Order: sequence, then C-alpha cells, then structure tokens
Amino acid sequence: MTQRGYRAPSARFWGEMEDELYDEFGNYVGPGLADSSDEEENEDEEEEDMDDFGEGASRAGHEGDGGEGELALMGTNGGAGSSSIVLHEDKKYYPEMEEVYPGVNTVVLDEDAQGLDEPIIQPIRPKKFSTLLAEKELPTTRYTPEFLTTLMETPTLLRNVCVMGALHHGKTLLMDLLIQQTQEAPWDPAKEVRYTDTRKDEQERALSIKSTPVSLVLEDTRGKSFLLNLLDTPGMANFSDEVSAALRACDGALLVVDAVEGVMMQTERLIKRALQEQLPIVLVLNKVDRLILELKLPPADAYYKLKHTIEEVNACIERHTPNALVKRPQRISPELGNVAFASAIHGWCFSLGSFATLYASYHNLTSSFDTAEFAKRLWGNAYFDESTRSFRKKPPHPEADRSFVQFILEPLYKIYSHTLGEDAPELTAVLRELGVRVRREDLHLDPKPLLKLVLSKFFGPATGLVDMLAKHVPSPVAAAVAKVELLYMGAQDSEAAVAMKRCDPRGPLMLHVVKLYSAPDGESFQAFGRVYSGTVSTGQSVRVLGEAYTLEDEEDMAVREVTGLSVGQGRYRLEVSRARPGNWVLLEGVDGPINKTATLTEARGNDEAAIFRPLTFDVAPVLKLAVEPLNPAELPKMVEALRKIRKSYPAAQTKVEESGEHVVLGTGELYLDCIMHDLRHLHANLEVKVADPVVSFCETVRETSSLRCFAETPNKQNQLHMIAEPLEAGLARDIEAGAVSTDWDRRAVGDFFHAKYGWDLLTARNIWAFGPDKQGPNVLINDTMPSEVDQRLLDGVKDSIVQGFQWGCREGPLCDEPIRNVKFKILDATIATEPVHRGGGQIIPTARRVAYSAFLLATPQLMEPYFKVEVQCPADCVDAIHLVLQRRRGHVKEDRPKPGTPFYTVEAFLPAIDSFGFETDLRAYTQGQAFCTQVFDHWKEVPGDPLDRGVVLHPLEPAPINSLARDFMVKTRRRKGLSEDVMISKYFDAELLQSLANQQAEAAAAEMGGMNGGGAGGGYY
Ligand SMILES: Nc1nc2c(ncn2[C@@H]2O[C@H](COP(=O)(O)OP(=O)(O)O)[C@@H](O)[C@H]2O)c(=O)[nH]1
Ligand SMILES: [Mg+2]
Repeated sequence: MTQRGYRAPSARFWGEMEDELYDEFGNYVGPGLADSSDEEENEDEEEEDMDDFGEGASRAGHEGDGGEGELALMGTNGGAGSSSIVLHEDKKYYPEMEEVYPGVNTVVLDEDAQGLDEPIIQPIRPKKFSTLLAEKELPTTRYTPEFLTTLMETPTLLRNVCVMGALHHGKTLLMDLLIQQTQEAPWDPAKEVRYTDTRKDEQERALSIKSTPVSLVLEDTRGKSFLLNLLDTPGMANFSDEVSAALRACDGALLVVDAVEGVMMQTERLIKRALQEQLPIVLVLNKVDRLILELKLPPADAYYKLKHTIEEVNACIERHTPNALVKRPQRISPELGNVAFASAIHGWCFSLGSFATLYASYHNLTSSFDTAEFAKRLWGNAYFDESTRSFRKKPPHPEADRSFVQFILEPLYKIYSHTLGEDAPELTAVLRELGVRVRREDLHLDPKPLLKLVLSKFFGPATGLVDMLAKHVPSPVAAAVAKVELLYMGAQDSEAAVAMKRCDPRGPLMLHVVKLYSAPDGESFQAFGRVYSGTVSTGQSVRVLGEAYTLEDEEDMAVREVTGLSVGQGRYRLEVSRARPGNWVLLEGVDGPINKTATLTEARGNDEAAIFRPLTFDVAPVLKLAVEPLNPAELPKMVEALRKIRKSYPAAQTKVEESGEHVVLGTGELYLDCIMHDLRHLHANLEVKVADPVVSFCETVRETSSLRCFAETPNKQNQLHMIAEPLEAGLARDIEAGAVSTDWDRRAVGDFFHAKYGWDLLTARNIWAFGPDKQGPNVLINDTMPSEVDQRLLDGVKDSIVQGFQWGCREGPLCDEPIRNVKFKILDATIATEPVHRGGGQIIPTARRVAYSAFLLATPQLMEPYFKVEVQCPADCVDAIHLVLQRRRGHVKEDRPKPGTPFYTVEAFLPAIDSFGFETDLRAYTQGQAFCTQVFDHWKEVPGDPLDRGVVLHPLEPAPINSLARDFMVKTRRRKGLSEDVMISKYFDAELLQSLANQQAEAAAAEMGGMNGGGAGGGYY
C-alpha cells in the first residue's frame, strides 16, 4: 500500500517519507523504479479490485467483525507486491471463505423460505433504554456489600422510606446528595447526575417516570449506621400511581417541598395518600438557596417564608388525617426534629440537631455543651441575649433576630455572598476560616459547582436527614402490626399474620410484591416486594397468589422458582442470597403470573395464606388511546407488548372493544406518551398507529324511572320489576373510597346509610350489592315487600340477579361505558318454584335487561371526567389563563397570590376531553411562564340529551354545547362498532313497550289538552 505514495503523495505522507524517498526538491531518490510503469498499471487494477473487495468484505461482514476480512485481504495482497512471477491463473484475487471466517458453517437457504425484506441473519440491536451500569463499572462504596447485608439482617436498623413531593421539587437531586455520600469516587460538582433516573427517557425529559429503590448505609450525627431503603418517586401527577405503589412498601414518607413554591396541589394529594396509608411524614424544605439567590429575601423574611411553608404542610396534614377526631394529627416542626432544610443542588442538608452539632464542633465547644438543648432553641420565638448569654422567648432589644436567623440563616447568607462575591485570594482566606479546604484550581469554577463544593464541604454529610428518618420513621419491626392490620386481607390471628406482626424470619414466607420493573431489554420483569415474614432465598419455590386469589377460588395461583434476588441501588443491583422480614428485594423468575401486585408464600404449607390488599389509586385512567400495528401481521406482538405495559404501569389498563380495537387507558397525556414509547421501542419493536386520544365516559340517570319496568325470563317463568334513580351526591365516592362495604354486617351498612344519607333503615339493610365491582359506584337494593314476594325464593336467585346487575353496570346501554351513581331497586319479583326454571342462564340476562330498561326510563345522561388544574404563573399571565381555559369549556375556581413569592396560583376545572394540548397552549399564551398540573378530579354530566334524535351532527364541525352528549355518545358508539343509536326496543318486553306507549300518549294528550283547552289531542299522533 505504501507504493500508492509515489503517485499522489499527500501532504502528510510527504512529510513522513521525505528523508528516505525524496530529496529536498521533491525529486524521487528512492530505490530503482525500472519497470514502474507496468507495475503501476498492475497496481491500479489491483487497487480497484482491492477496493471492491474491501467494500464487499465489509458488506458481507456487516454482521460480524469487518476488521478480520480486511486483515486476510492484506495477506493475499502481500504476494502481489513481491517480485516472483505468478501466472495469471495462479493468482489469488480473493481469499477463501474459510480464511476470512475460519470455522464457519455454510448454510444454503432456500430462496423462498424467507422473505426478501428479512435479513438472513437478524442484526443484533442493542436496546439502549437504561443507564444501568455494567458489572465492571460498579462504583465502590464506603462500606462493603457484606456490611450492607449484615444490616439487612438487623431490622431495627432498617428504615423503609418513600421520597415524595411535587414535580421538580428536587427529590431526585436529594437522592443524589445521599448516594454521593456513600460512594468513594467524588462526583463532578458541575453535573446533575440524577442517579435514580435510570431510564434514558427519564434523563432526556429531566423528570422521573418510574419509582426507583435505593438501599444506602448512612450514618447519623452520632456515627451510628442505618440501612435506609429509599424509593425515589416521580412527582408528576400523571404518575401518582407509582407513588401509591411505593407507599405500600414503606413505613414513612419523606416529603420534599420547594421552599419557594410551597405546598402545591400534588403535594397535598401526596400527603393525603400517605396519611391514608397511615404513614408518618417527615419534611425536607429543599431549594432554600432560591430564597437567598432568586427571591433575595432578607434572612428574617426567609424565616417567615419557611415557617409559612411548614404551616401549610401542617394544615394539609390536619385536613387529611383520617379520623382526625380520634387520632391527633401529626405535627411537624423543626424543633421536633422532623423537618430538615436543604439545597440539593448545592449539596447541603441539615436539621436543627445536626446544625447544633456542627456549630459545637466548629467552635470547639466542650462536651458540656448540650447540642440537643441548643437545637431546640434554634426555631420559633427564641432569641439569644448576648448580655446574659442565654435564650429568651422575647427579643432582648427591638432589632434582635430570632435564633434561627442569627445562628443559621445569617451565616448561611454570608457563605453564599462570600463565595459568589469574592475573588480567589480573599475567598481562600474566608474558606480557611470556615475550615473548608478547596483546591486552588477549583476556586475558578462556575458559581454553581463552586457553591456546591464549598457548601457540601462546610455542612458535611447529611447526617441530620438520617437522624430524622431514624427517629421519626418506625423500623419495620415497630411498624409491622399496623402495616399487617391495614394490608393483610386474611384473618389477623392466623399463623401467617402473627408471624408477620413479629417480623419472624422463621415464620412462613409472606412477601408482598407491589410493583414490577422492566429489565432494560424490555423482555422480563423483576418483581419488587417487601418481605413480611419468613426468609426468601434464591432457588426457592414459591406460590404466587394473584389479586383474584381467595381461599375459595384458588385459580389465580402459580408456583414459580425464585431465580435471582437483589437489592436495588439505582443504577445497579446488588445480588443477595436471601432476604429477611422488613427488607425490600427484587425477585427474578416470578413475574410471569403477576399482573399488578401479588403475594408470595411457601410452595408447600401455609395453605391458609390470604393475599395483601390490591392497590388503589387516587388517579383514574380516564384518557384513552386506540392503538393498532401498522403491519396487521404484527398484532400478536403488539398484544404481548400491551400485556407488558399493564405490568409496568400500575394504573394503566388495556382492553379490546367489540370492534376489535385495542385501547390503552392512562391517567394523562404524558403517561400515555411514555406508554407509547415503551410499546414502540422497549417491549416491541414495531410501528403503532394511534387514533386521536379520547376519554372514558360514564352513564348515569337524572330522575326516577318514569315507569316501573319489568322483564320476563325467556322461559316465561320468572319476572323482575325494577326502577332506577340517582344516588345521593357524594355517595358514589364514599363507596369507591371504601367508606362502606358490603362485607360489613348488614346492620352496620344500614346504619351508615341511615346516618350519613338519611335512608330509611329497612331499605338500607336490604342493600344487596354495589356494582360493577365490589366497591363500585352503583347500588342494588331489594325493595320487595315480604308480604308479596317469597323472600326465600328471591334469595335463591340473589347471586344471579347481582351478577346481571353488575354486568349491566359494567357496560351501560348508551355506549357501553360503565354506569355510575345509580340506585337500582327491585320492587317486585315472581320466581319459579322449580329450581330448573330459575337457573343463572335465565335470570342473569333478564336482570341486566330490566336494569337497562329502568335506566333508560330515568332520563339517562352521559358523564365525562373533569381534571383539576393548578397553574403557577406570574401575576400578569392570569388573564391569559382565563382565556385559554374558557376556550376549552374550563372554568376557574380560584386565583390567589402565593405568599412570599411573585407568583399567582390559579385553580380551575377542565373537561378531560378538552385537555389535550392544554399545557402547550398555556405555554404559548404565557410565553412559557406558566407551569401547570392536571389531574383527574370528578365526573360531571355532559350538557345535552344523549338520546335526542333531533340533534343533527355535522362532520368536522364542533358540536354546539347542547348537543355534546349526543355527539360524544354517537362517536363513542361508532368507534366501538356499535349501531348508530340505542335500540330501546332491545331491552323492553312487548308488554312494557305497550305500557310505555300508553304512558307517552297520556302525557302528550295531557300536554295538548293543557295547551288547547282539551281539544283534539288524538290528532297529535
Ligand atoms: N435552585 C435549586 N434548584 C434545584 C434544587 N434541587 C433541584 N433543583 C432543580 O430542580 C429541578 C428538578 O429537580 P429534580 O431533582 O429532578 O426534581 P424531582 O422532580 O423532585 O425529582 C432540576 O432542574 C434541578 O436543577 C435546589 O436545591 N435548588
Ligand atoms: Mg425525580
């Protein structure tokens, strides 16, 4: 190849070869070139060949390692360069395949066996969706993995904590702060690592999508080590389902609140959620630096702002503590030790206790200095009196600052101003005084990393946070009784329950799987769960009990082997061989039968084990997206991927409509967007077409049925009479929230309805069921007279009637959407005496039909989901927000200034169906200054009558407000492949239709009579 040089030497080449081959004028002086001309030609040819081959080789070798092909090629070429004469026929232009790919099999493929567009050997496409580390890159921690596993065996030193808070309040960065402390290698202060955002899309979007467990060994102020199991959860309201799942596995909640933004709608919802799970809350006021650098508040005002935010949190806790009358609401306050202050971005976090310790060591105070007492006086109305050197409740002089301002905020402000304001030499002096050592070159860093470096060195590790968690979050042993009573559905005195309450490692295995994490390849899942009793080890066989498992119906059960156990560390996993009660583990090999949550127990024995309560969410998946593979042949692949979506998103649902359309239901736009990303790229590699997103609807009634409806079974042996009427306001929500249950004693149920909703006791005690599910928002009541109907016979068919009612409620008659807020009353019944004549096949469909007819005669209405919207923006944007909302049928509930900030908070309601693109619109109208959160709030009737055939709908035109119900219903029916209109006659017996016609005739006659003074009413028909 070198010979190429003497035809067209490149400048670089020239320089290199100069000495040997060319003189200073550029004339060639190298070895003789006797027959250079034909060689040159020869070479030309060869080179062309070579190039061809080179290309071919790399083309053929696109799969494997192309380099090998090129090496072999050079070898062959070497012969051509030598002077020996090789006959043309002996020349070897191409290497044998064996030489290029030694040890390769030749496979002859039939031409037709494989499509042309399919590569013979499938390329391996590495999936790059996660930032998980490979084995060799694992960071070294300051403790050995053995130490961590030893702590795992000591549950009193364990704390299971859920890190929660509104979006962008700094949870992930706070986790970084803690994780960084456990690792040997220092992190680049200029970079936001976001260690627990392990998915590529989380990094790209700069927001957490999945909750991520991390187990860290951290020391408290006294140097005692604790194993903190922390779950970093997403703050976006769309992903509240992740938080619900996370809270299940925790014994306490660490609430992160932005010191400037304060309590937002999502913060309040999270507080409520944690209190429902009966977890204690501790608070971190993060982003304190914003008060200093952004709002530039004087220290005394910063104190008021912090205090205000803490009081906001306390007010929320008071509002949402269940049974607040019985139980005193928890109170949080810095002097109680359950509030810490932090600036995650600048690497510091302290509590009053840890600050007092820091203060003592900084001033070299002797051991007689009581840090705990000092800490208590650092908050509230406490003033330091210089003259007596003691603390007082009243200011010693009018300008005196509170102790918090004097001892904490002022020094903090000073460090900030010196670090930002001084040049390197002065800064070095200041830092030396503070006891902070920084390398000289670091003094020239940008302000942010410099602040981080200085402040993290000054404050040291976040021991205050560890103190707080150690003290205010119970260990798994201390929390076990309450946790088991709340979550375990089996008998509380059973062997399993008793073992769980004692955290007994020798008891029967009970493990609650709360969530599934997809492996980076999108194929398998790891089950994340908490051990309650017994010990789980690798290789063990376990029974996986699904959410539908009961002792009577054991179908939802499978036996699997645990093939791997590990502890989550954010970017990597630490393999363990066993896990004892109180610990979190990631299990491999058991995910197959699990859909959302599961209970794992011994493969043999412990037959009495019941399951842990399935998850409930405070968000409803009301947004709907129809999906279809671009290539119809890939449908099975998509169906399989949808199954995986259901597993990895706790609140997501998928279903197939009657038309064969697959729909995905999610809680918000971003939620659906992430699902689509996973569907297209992670779980399957396929192109998916989506229709415009829509929403779920509900069907309800506005009045009592105008006629008592009846239906006869096909064998004419049984008759059911029913009416429908709306439920009292608020009742549906109560049932859904589990405030009342049909599992209760009949009297207790009766009392509840009587006391809270004024039902008469007899009716209330005769509630048969809720529907469509056990806690569904509809009620079925047996309102028959014992004197008229044989109750024994009726009880005999109760199950069938309930089934028919629940089936009806699941798919209402208007457009197959669930019924909501309706009370169905059975008024009369004739039941065949012969059991063969009253089987389920006869009764179930009839019960459903009569429910439908009663429903249709009670002025049916469509209901749509409404979002609650919270917008945070500067004051001058409020008008623009009103405008954007108005265009989308939304309305503002309240707008108010946010205390201590230049922002306004606008609260509004917005129909979900008009919420698509709202956020973008909002940004456009406010030049990106508004920030909004939307979350499902309630169901509301759609204006208009869905059954009004007089409405003419024009395609491609928005329907006028009063035709919306009709518009939504017709479009939903079309999408689902149903007939255009509701066929009333389908649900009515001929006899009932007749009485209906009579009734209508009478009504019309009366109306006409009223108008014409009793004229020719008959002519109207
Ligand atoms: N000024 C300031 N910004 C912060 C602080 N902590 C986080 N941030 C910023 O807030 C944004 C969101 O942080 P992140 O940790 O992802 O919030 P998360 O949604 O609660 O996990 C990031 O852009 C951070 O730079 C802080 O202490 N001070
Ligand atoms: Mg986050």
